[in-house]
Amino acid sequence: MSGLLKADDYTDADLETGRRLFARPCIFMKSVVSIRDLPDQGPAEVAFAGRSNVGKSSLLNALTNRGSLARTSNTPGRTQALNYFDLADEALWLVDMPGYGYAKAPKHLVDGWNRLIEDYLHGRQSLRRLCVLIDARHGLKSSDEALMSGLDAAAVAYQIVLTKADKIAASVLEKLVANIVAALKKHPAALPTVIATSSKKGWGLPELRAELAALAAEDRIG
Ligand SMILES: Nc1nc2c(ncn2[C@@H]2O[C@H](COP(=O)(O)OP(=O)(O)O)[C@@H](O)[C@H]2O)c(=O)[nH]1
Ligand SMILES: [Mg+2]
Repeated sequence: MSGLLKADDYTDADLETGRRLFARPCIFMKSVVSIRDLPDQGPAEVAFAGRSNVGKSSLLNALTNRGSLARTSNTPGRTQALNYFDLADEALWLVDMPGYGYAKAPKHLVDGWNRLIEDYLHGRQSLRRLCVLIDARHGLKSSDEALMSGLDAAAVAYQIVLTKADKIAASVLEKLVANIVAALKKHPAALPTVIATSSKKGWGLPELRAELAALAAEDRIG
């Protein structure tokens, strides 16, 4: 299926590097509610964003093999913090962003998101990639499109990561991926490929780990 990343798209060595990186300790660093509280730029960082209930906490927990790294049941739309996690002793920082799509005021980049996040997206040099999580049952919503346009404007590279792929039939997934890949052509900062995941079944996790491990490695080289 074109545009959908599969394990075959990675070498065994890259998959193994990803597995090993994410098997190392991952610890909560801090919760940032104001731009002044951002940690000094450290290693490469990857942020995870998506509509509330998309499965972000579940994915972070599954990626890092943790039962409860990120809480899976926080009140939708309430936390407006960037939660920093240090993976493998500063090999990579993972940033859990607030869910969006709940609050009504459309003043910001995305409904319910605040100034902190806009400042973060525009000013964070060590932010190498943003994973935009999309519920495979729902596809791209207008709030996702708003975020994607904002990321294009801020020139933050991002990848679409489908969640809950176990909840739809393979044929439906195929159509969804084709539609999304077509839509991505209009978004200059988007990577052209999509990763389909299921935190429940473990699908797509080796691929996503390999993808993110490559960013950590690139950063170490230069
Ligand atoms: N079937 C299935 N359910 C999932 C998956 N990931 C998350 N969920 C469910 O979706 C709901 C929201 O998940 P959560 O991780 O809390 O979403 P968040 O609000 O984005 O952090 C929970 O009931 C999860 O159990 C998945 O891969 N498959
Ligand atoms: Mg959550």
